[in-house]
Amino acid sequence: MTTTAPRPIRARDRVLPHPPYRLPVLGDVWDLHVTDSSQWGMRGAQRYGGIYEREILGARITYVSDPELLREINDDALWSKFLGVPIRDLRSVAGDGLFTAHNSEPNWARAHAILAPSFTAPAMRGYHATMRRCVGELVEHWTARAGEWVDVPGDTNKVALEVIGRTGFGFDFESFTRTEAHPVVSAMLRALTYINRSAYSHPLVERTAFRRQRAQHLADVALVNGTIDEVIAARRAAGAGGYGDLLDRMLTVADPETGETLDEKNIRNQILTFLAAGHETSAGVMAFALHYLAVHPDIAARARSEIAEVWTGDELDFEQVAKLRYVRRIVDESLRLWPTAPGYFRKAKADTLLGGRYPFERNEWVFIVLLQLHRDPLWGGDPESFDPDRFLPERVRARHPELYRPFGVGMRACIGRQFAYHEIVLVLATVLREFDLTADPDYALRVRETITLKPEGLRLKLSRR
Ligand code: MNH
Repeated sequence: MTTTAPRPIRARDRVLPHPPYRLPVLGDVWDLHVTDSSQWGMRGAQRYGGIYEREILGARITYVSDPELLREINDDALWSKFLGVPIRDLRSVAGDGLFTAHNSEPNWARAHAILAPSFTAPAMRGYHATMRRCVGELVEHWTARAGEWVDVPGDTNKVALEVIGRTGFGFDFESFTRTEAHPVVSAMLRALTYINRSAYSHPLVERTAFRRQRAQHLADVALVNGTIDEVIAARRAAGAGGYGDLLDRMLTVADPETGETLDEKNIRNQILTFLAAGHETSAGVMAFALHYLAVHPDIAARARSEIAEVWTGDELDFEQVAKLRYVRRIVDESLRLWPTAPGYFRKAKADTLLGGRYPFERNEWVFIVLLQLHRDPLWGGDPESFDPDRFLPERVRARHPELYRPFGVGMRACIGRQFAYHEIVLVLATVLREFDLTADPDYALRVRETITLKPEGLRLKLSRR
């Protein structure tokens, strides 16, 4: 009997499909798209396959959308969350908040333990009335504009921001009463746009060519931080404890494991994290879903008959939201075609031979191309078609387990998933019940990327039913 020593895992032995015409030093730089990087990542997967790479100035970006490879990559025992460039750069504003914390930072586990109960069903019940009031403001806003074209992604952004601001921290951005956005909102938006653009830039370039934008960025960050510190101080002064929201828990609850509470700076980071992570993504889903409902009257009609059956009183109750199974499938199908967080990064925990074929050294990372995974041939039929019944329970059970991952995976998966479903279903059900939707016949769906995805320029006409 002979034993052979295992072959060492070496990154340089990894051979992957990549764009043609690779240049010395520059690599595949000519093939990099910064303004639509996720859609470009999907195009690449369609050309080069379920695993491929681009090499940029010696750095390798590996794109994965093969569900079989994801069995390994999505397993926390083998791979873990990685803060890819766009996420790492968010640390300049969100620091060690839940989303941007490194796996090893003690504040992650502490904040996760303290905040997880805020996203359970009983907690959601406590937010329901506040959520409903925010949706009421959207209905009022659209009622006043009946028969006009309304800016759908702009307005869903407002409602989602109000929902997280008020349920999370008791903060009212007055989105529907102001003529211009709240200064904090403009500052946050500019900050995110700046971060997204400068993600692949060099500090020296930012200090010279982008000097003015960088100064604006620093002022924006200061304004946002200052406002949040005021919110925290006001709650402390009013006496935390009776509000039952995220801020209350952060100010009063200790980690059951260690007995430690969150420090002041970390609380600010968490608030920023929840404001940013907790509204853009949900707002985008609402907007995509309204687009599909407007162009598929048959689907809207089926949803309306379910809504009529479930929503029997004046107001939609907490328990009734969970009974809107078809509306929920519309949300799932919108998130399939346009996962508004279009991907996530994972890094290898140890040297590994991915899929038995591709050597990755410890800490090497990959990007998961959700746009392509969610269009994999395993979905069957025409993956581009909008069909909520793909999410019928029996079809979900029969499908490959790694085929649908809009909220990420493992211990670092989205903490706000149930919260998002609840608010989105509530918005869609209310809008469908109150309004008829008319699509713009000249509109062709274009998707804009600013870390998250939005249907660019989507407008609808709404009239009261
Ligand atoms: Mn959310 C993490 C998608 C709504 C708060 N969210 C993630 C991740 C994805 C994601 C994907 C994992 C990222 C990664 O692996 O790097 N989130 C969504 C989508 C929606 C969404 C598609 C809406 C639809 N998220 C929300 C809402 C909140 C929220 C609403 C808060 C109220 N999400 C978070 C936080 C994290 C996260 C916080 C980080 C969790 C952690 O790492 O512990």
